[in-house]
Parts: sequence; C-alpha cells; structure tokens
Amino acid sequence: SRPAKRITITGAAGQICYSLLFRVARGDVYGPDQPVILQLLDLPQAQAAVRGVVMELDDCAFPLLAGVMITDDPETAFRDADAAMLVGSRARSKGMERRDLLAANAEIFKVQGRALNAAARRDARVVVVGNPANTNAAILAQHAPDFPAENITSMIRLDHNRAASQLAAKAGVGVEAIERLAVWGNHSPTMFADWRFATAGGRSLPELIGDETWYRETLIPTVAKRGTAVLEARGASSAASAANAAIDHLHDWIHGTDGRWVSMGVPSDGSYGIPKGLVCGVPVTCAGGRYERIAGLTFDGFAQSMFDRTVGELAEEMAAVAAL
Ligand code: NAX
Repeated sequence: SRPAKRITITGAAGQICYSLLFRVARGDVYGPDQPVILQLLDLPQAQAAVRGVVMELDDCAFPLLAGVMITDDPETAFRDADAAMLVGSRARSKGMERRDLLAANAEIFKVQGRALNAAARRDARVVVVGNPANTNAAILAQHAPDFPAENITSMIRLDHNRAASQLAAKAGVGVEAIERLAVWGNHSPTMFADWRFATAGGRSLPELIGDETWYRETLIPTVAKRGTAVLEARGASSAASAANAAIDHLHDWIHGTDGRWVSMGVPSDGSYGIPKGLVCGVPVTCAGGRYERIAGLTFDGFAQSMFDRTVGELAEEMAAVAAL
C-alpha cells in the first residue's frame, strides 16, 4: 500500500481536536485509500490528556491509522510532515489584555515557525486554526524563511460554511447548490461574507433571495456572531463545526474543488490592494494540489467599505504585533 502521510496536529488535547483527530484518522482529509500518521503536539501539562485521546483513537481501530506520535517538542511534531493543522493557541484568560494575548500567540507561532522551517517537508500544506488565525499564520511564515510561504494558510472556511448554510436556507435550496460565495478578510466579526457573485442552480442568489436588507442586517451579523451564539447555547465554543471546516479546507486544497469557489486565508500577493505580509481570507478554487485566487472581482460602495474594514483590522493586528 502507499506510504502513510504524516499530519502534524497541534492543540491535540483540546476541544476541536476531540472531533478533528477522529475524522482525520478515518480518512476524511486524504481519502479512503491513504494511510495517515498523526504527529500530535500539545503542552507538557496536556500530555496525559493527549494519551487519553490516543487510547480512544486506538479503540476506534481505524484501518487507515498507521501510527500516532505524541510530543511536547515542536520540531519533533513537524518532522517530515506532509500537512499541518495548527489548532493549539493561547486563549484569552480572565483580565488578560489584548496586547498580552497577541504577544503570547506571537511567541507560540514564532517557535512553531522555526520548527516547521527546520523539520517539515517543503511541500507540506499548513492551515492555522488557532486564533488570531490570520495573524498567527503570518507570524509563522515570518519565522519559516526556507519554507514556501504560499503553503501557509489560515482557516476562514467556518465562516464560509456558516454563510453558505444560512443563504441556502433562506433561498430554499440545498447547500450544495450555492456557488461563487466569497468570504474576505479576518476570521473575526469583521469578516465580509460577500454574496454578490453567488449563484444557486445557476441563478443569481441576490436576485433569488431579493432582499438586500436581510443580507446586510441579518445574514452578515448572523455569520459574524455565530461563534458567540453557539457558545451561549452550548456553554462551550464551536468545536465539531470548526474541525469540519479545517477538514474541508485541507481536503479541498489537496483534492481540488472542481471549479467551485471556497474561501481560504492566504498570504497576500498584493491583489485587491491587500498589503503584502498579511494572510487574508479570499475566494479561491483549488486544482492539482494548489489554490488559485479568484481574480478581477470589483467592489461597489458597501462591499468596498466592508472589505476595507476587515483588511484594515488585519493590518492593525500585524502592526500591533510588530510593535511588541
Ligand atoms: P481548547 O482550549 O479546547 O484547546 C486548545 C489546546 O491547545 C489545549 O489542549 C492547549 O493545551 C493547546 N495549546 C496551547 N498552547 C499550545 C502550544 N504552544 N502548542 C501546542 N498546543 C498548545 O481550544 P479549542 O476549542 O480546541 O480551540 C482551539 C483554537 O481554535 C482557539 O484558538 C480558537 O479560538 C480557535 N478557533 C478558530 C476558528 C477559526 O475559524 N479559525 C473557529 C473555531 C475556534 O474558535
């Protein structure tokens, strides 16, 4: 059979990974014919909890799971990785200042960038999930100078999937009918879910729904506040849906999207005036193991102001990290 793919996953003892690891191990990223090896990283104090999760992985007897490694050393975790899902990050604790949160995560992603640079395969595909995801991905790239920056991405797919689901329900169509949806910017409440180019069954979605006020005053805030709504209802933050989005992101990057648009946080190439050095959500298609930005979209007044706000927030986050 084929050699196993090595997938580094950080934050392995956390909530998202309690869903993510099982799905990766059953083949949801690489497919039903590809064995995988999980290389799990978490902090020293979380190692016992990771061992417990690995007992459960063993107990699933997944045919595709060719091995599991547990470590608290980043370089060991990234050794020969084909892919990496960086879920672990420092969450805000009570009374913690934004500045301290940014500093703590900048330090984590600096260390992990160096480890990625030293140990991973050059064609490894990396998705950062841990917040602030876009800025963490940009810091990772800064500290991995010998690793191709275009392979370092951040996850905005949960926002994309949330918007697609809400739009499909409003239009009365299946979610698979929604095409050409774009989510721009930061994975934060400023993200811009842009329906202007979206279609359902080949028809313009804005025309089909025919309610611009609903779009601006209900759809956009619903997607922006969805994480909080889940947290309030469940008493815990989104985990299974976040794991699902991370799998969609990596699966589509590897296997292609057949011309469908998806949204990914990717390092800016300067297009749409997004400053270089930012990792920013944009619409892409994937084919042949690569993503390609959708080029040449235009912005009207409302869209431009939404776009400028979220890209401005990203630039401000990077400036705040640089000033530390
Ligand atoms: P948890 O707090 O349950 O788990 C985080 C895990 O990361 C813990 O086991 C912790 O020990 C570990 N960790 C912390 N620092 C680490 C380091 N330096 N190296 C390795 N592991 C480390 O959080 P969970 O609910 O799993 O969420 C994980 C992250 O995803 C959070 O930052 C969260 O904000 C972020 N999210 C990002 C989303 C996105 O769309 N980009 C959506 C979902 C989620 O909110």
